Amino acid sequence: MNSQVTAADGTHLRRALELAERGRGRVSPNPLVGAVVVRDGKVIGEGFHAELGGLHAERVALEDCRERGEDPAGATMCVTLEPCAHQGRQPPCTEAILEAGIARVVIASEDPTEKASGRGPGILRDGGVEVAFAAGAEASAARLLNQSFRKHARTGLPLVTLKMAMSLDGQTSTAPGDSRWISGELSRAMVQRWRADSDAIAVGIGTVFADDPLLTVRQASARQPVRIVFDAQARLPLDSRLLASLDQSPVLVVTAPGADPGRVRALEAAAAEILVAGGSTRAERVEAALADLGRRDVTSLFLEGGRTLASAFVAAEQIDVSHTFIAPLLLGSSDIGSVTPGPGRLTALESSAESVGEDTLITARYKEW
Ligand code: AOF
Ligand code: ZN
Repeated sequence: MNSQVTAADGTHLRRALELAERGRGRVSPNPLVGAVVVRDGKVIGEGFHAELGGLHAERVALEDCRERGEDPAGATMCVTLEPCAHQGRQPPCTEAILEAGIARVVIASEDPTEKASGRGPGILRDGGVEVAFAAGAEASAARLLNQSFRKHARTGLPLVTLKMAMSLDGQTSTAPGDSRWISGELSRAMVQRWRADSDAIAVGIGTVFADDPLLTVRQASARQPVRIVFDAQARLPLDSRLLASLDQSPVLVVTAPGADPGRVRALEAAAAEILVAGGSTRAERVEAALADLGRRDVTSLFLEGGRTLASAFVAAEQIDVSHTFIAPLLLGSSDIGSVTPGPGRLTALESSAESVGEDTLITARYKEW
């Protein structure tokens, strides 16, 4: 039995999307999911997936009904992702929905994982539950919410987000030894939030030589992403701040098969993890590294620089989203090193601009998952 999605369902789905958002940074590699239970136009239960390994949103919302002294039997559940039908870290949500006697389920997005892909909705329909799929704004918002989960489920690769900051004349770094930032304070706070929301952060070895970055999230309660250095020749300095801060989060060095074995051993001895990415071009090595990271359940990778790394990812056509901060500065360099185009080209599907403090942030999306 299929049913129509009403304007009221849309309102409840938007609420469910808001709830889902609260799990951000805490559920990966699982999706962000929110659910709202409604009877006779009244919300009787709400829930979201709050922690990897914790209850799914649907069960949290049903629990919430009971805590409020409400009976979910006969009610509608509006949920941002199709309910699961498999036994994983948690039991299937379809069972909980059927047991509770929910009469109707409105779903904002399908689950592209192999074990899901429509099985849950099928089981619900077989159990006599009306199932409706939303379209339009709520459906695209639900897909947008879980781009990293969806790409990882569909391709086995992490979602790649490229961040850049530049002056009005296109310069992406200040002079060596000049520690002043290009982008403003608000922009940098935003970058901290993106880091905290990523499973991994990557830089190229050139950026390590130039900046010796720490790449941690400066927020006590945040989960620390894995720090990755693309370093074909295994040149990461043993006294780098990255290796000096392994107590905060792991460091993974992506090398090429031809890297000097002595250097690789020294990095291993310093407790860095080594990922050997094969392939005859930089683009192929990017693809190999992404596949390996995906197998380690890295669903999102945040690229922090520099140009060489970005160019390899563009050549591999492996950038899904980019965030470019443009700061109101002229740095006046006569050698910005970006005049030669790289081997790749990616055109955005959509882009938008906003003000962040004094900076302008341009966000572009290249692929939709
Ligand atoms: C979630 N939260 O609210 C919903 C999910 O290992 P498990 O048992 O936690 O199962 C994870 C899968 O369950 C996930 O990949 C997705 O397919 C499905 N739905 N997952 O983490 C939720 N509803
Ligand atoms: Zn579930």
